[in-house]
Amino acid sequence: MMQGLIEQFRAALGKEYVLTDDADKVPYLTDWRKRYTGKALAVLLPKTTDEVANIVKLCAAHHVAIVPQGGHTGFCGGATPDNSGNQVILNLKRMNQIRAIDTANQTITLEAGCILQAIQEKAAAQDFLFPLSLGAEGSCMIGGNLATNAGGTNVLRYGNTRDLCLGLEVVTAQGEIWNGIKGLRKDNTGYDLRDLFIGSEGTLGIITAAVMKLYPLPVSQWTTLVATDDIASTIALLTLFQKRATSLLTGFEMMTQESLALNEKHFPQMANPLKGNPPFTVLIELSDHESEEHVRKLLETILEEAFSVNLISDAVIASNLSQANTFWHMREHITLAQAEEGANLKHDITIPLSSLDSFIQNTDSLMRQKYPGVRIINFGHLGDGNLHYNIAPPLGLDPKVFNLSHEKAIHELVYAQVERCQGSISAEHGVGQLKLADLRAHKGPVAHDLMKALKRALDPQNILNPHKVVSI
Ligand code: FAD
Ligand code: 2HG
Ligand code: ZN
Repeated sequence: MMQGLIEQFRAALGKEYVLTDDADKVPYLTDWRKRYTGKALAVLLPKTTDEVANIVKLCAAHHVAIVPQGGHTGFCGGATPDNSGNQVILNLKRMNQIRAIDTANQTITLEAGCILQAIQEKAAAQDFLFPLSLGAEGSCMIGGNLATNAGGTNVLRYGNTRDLCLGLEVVTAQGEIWNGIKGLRKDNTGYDLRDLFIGSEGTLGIITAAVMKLYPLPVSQWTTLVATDDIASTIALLTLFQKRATSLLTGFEMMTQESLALNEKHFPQMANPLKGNPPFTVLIELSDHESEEHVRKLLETILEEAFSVNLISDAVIASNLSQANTFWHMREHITLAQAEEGANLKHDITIPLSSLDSFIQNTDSLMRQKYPGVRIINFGHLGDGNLHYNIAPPLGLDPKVFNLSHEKAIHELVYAQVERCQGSISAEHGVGQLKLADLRAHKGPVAHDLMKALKRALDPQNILNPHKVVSI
């Protein structure tokens, strides 16, 4: 029966776009963190929305599950199939056309397989900013960004992917095409289907295209690294910048001493330009449409004020774009340094800014008490209250052995503190298969049942990315 289905896939897509040889499938089977490896009946590479719809209809008729996949850079195993070998991977990378740029409406209409960096470049070539920006931008795709509601480093000013999206085109679990490709900033016509599919991680529909917002390209940008002694001062510094710079503040990222030590170990060229390895290094970016001098002056004035009230002990302003890029690379390399160091435990959490200090103090102290020598690789988008509170084993211990014994208890410890502070266990990376059980506990029974009801209503056969986000 499966051979017959494969032949139908070939008829629908063309033979070369149905990968069934083991060697051809390998690049699609393991996630970026190398945490999950699955098996697949086939990897399917459609070029058009109609082809996606035809594939879904075939899969629905044969009760075959589909795992949608973009750049496969997600952190929660959402785009990796299970081990049955009965699921198909539907990779959207051939759907990479920019359908339109509407300069008057300030929107761009894109297919799901467009690579994020290519979108930023295309927008910039027309003097527009596409503000979504994250470390994986060279390989993640807009369909994946929408499906995970990705965050990144510009959320503080421009919001997350959801806030940047005006319209969607989606293939439903029945293989129908919902044409929601509209570039409207207001549309109160009943339930918001767009918002339902955004962040649903491929469990409710397959996103094939989107209308996204564009913004005027800033003409001046200044980036600085500053040293702070503790989280309370870092939050006070954020408040100061928000008051003085208002919408010019486009980045506020925090890195602890321990995070940067790991960076420097694996990437010695990424040494912190601030003196004396401060407890916290904060990367701050201001962007504007006024002259370079205007923004530079504002930045210097705020930094002087911060020095005068002892919020910061050192600061270095990037003298040019290349140095600013080096600062950003330093921030983005922490993830890569962690990957070099071996398996680690990620906690992608949000905490209300008012409870962040208490969260860090309590969790650090409990963690160090229970796991002496443990390395707390804490960094993230502090302006959004989003920490990447990652845990690496004590030096000299095999990460795999450490994680096997302690993973569950470490997650429980961190998530108990997240609950205490009324935070979230997933700020931006999503749920996938990694946090399936944690989600049930975190959301509470009412929210979890509502999510299951939605899944059952939209995908009653449970063929779209089953056992990711919610199990029904
Ligand atoms: P994939 O990994 O391929 O898929 C992710 C999920 O979306 C899966 O569940 C998949 O089934 C589903 N999916 C993919 N495409 C579609 C589609 N067209 N229709 C329906 N479902 C689909 N994330 C952040 O939020 N902020 C960051 O700052 C950030 N930094 C990162 C840095 C690095 C170095 C790396 C490796 C990852 C980072 N990520 C970050 C995580 C990841 O890049 C994002 O989650 C990204 O949005 C995933 O896009 P993708 O195309 O790789 O999706
Ligand atoms: C980032 O902000 C990403 O750099 C990755 O979200 C976080 O490595 C991580 O845990
Ligand atoms: Zn992040």
